[in-house]
Amino acid sequence: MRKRGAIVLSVVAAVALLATAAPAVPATQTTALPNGAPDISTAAVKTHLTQLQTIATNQGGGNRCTGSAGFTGSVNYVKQKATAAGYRVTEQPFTTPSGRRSSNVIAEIPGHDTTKVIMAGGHLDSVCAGPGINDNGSGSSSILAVAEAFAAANPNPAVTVRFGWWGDEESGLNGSKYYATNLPSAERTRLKAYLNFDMVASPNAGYFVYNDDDAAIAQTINNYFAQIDVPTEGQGVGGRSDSASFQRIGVKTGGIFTGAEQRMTAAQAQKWGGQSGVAFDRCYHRSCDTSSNINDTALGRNADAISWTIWELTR
Ligand code: DPN
Ligand code: ZN
Repeated sequence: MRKRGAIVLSVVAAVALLATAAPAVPATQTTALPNGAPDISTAAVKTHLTQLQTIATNQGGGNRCTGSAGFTGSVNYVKQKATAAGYRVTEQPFTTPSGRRSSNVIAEIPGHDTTKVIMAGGHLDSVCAGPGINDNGSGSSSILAVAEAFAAANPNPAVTVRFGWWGDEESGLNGSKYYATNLPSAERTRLKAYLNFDMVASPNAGYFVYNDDDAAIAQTINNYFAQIDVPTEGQGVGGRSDSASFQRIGVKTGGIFTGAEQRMTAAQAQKWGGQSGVAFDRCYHRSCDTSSNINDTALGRNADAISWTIWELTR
């Protein structure tokens, strides 16, 4: 152990020396991923996460569940940010099966070819037990940061790009169900893919790519993880997240998941560097799903994977 520590230290020292000797970073420093997509800064995603935590604490009495002020605050935050980024933003109100008021937020930039729409989404509500920062502040904030970067990098996309933040996922995918089932058939035809991001920064993170629908979308996502040498596993959503609402209306889907209440196996811990026998997210649906329940490495990788995938599908 000691010896290894010493080697690591001397490597660090050598790298530090090299860094001092190296010329200044050129102005053309790459801020793009290998396919040209914007490289998403983890700090930008975390800024949104911090805001959602503050909304839960200050407005929501500790949560952001449907029907609460924390959820309304989350809706207002996303609307304001997406509008500022240049999106056409609409709020779609609906009544949940249990009679509560909720809404979805939809943000869009029309493409040159408006007959094709690529959509990414995630649920914006938490459970009432806590602020829901991994579930699903992580997906909500990642797509918001990607939406901002995408608009800045490509304000005139080849096809229409659309983002959706769903209400009331936690009691039965109700927001996405409402949105999908109310899409007129011509709109369903325009929708070429729906990508879902629900829990993308679990503290003991796994790298799961949905494998229960479109193989080409899964391949596109996996191509990113291959670029950064992170092995993935396929996993079906099994009706547990909003992509199921789109599958049901015949739209091709895909997505990323870092795991919830299930425990990481020894083999998974070996390849992903996590803790064997421990849940992917020990705070799943609990009050401890706060700002400290976030794996920054997973968040950064997945935000880039989202950017990569949307870029591939919209060009
Ligand atoms: N839908 C997540 C939740 O909100 O509890 C959990 C989940 C996400 C499960 C994705 C499976 C796949
Ligand atoms: Zn949940």
